[in-house]
Amino acid sequence: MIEPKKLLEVQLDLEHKKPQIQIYDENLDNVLNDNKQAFVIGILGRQQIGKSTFLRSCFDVKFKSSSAESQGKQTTVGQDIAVRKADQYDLVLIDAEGFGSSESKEKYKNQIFWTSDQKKKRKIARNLSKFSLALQSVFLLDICDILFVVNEYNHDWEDFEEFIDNYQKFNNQEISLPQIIYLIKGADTKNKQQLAVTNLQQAFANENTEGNDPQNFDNKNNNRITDIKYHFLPSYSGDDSVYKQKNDLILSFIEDTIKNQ
Ligand SMILES: Nc1nc2c(ncn2[C@@H]2O[C@H](COP(=O)(O)OP(=O)(O)OP(=O)(O)O)[C@@H](O)[C@H]2O)c(=O)[nH]1
Ligand SMILES: [Mg+2]
Repeated sequence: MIEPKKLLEVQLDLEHKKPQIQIYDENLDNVLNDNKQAFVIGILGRQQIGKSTFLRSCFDVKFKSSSAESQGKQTTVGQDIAVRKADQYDLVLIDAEGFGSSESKEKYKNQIFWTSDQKKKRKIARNLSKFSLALQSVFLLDICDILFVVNEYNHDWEDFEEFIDNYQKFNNQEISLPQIIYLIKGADTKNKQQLAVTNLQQAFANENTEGNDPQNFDNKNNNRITDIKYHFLPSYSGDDSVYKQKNDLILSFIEDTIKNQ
């Protein structure tokens, strides 16, 4: 299995009181092959939703996920990168830190020296943590060809508000953007799938989605709402190879996308 390397971390710039991305160039140089076209796949989503598990199983890269003992705790910090070399192109995989981690807020809180008011500290830490995730999301938008965004079927997309806003801003400027694929977790019945699709539509409500009736959607696990692509994630039992097989629809969708580039 391929070993990932640290791609970036976010540090607090104490002088300007804001987070700053620090890229590990030496690790980036090590994984990239100058002569070949690289196809970049990234992932975003809430803490502990299964991002690393998904990438590790599907692409045979040793992205670390939490063990039984450490379950629930933030596992991926910053972003990790790995490359799977193929004949025609290199597949570059980027695993990212999750949204909404208390660990990230705590880390910032401990560095805030400019106030001693605990409530203020918590608020600033929350904002710094959000800012940090927004920076990392924009970074992924910038460099990925495919970006997975993972969410639970019954969650709204509030976590991604900033990210989606940024996405739309970039989109208006006609900058080349990744193909975004929404991965919906836990939708194991038709009702849950319908709720998930409704949530997704509401998050992306614009004039193009008016004609979509969630009651009429096709639940074949590979769907489109106008230009929104989404898949329902299968259940994970702890066996990576079984999970990979269950994800074969998503994987063949990716293969097709790469071929059509
Ligand atoms: N029940 C269930 N558990 C899962 C699923 N996917 C992953 N897990 C477990 O949930 C835990 C978290 O998975 P990770 O892959 O580390 O999640 P993550 O999103 O990368 O977490 P962070 O890096 O902390 O943001 C691990 O113990 C996994 O074994 C799933 O689909 N269902
Ligand atoms: Mg992870």
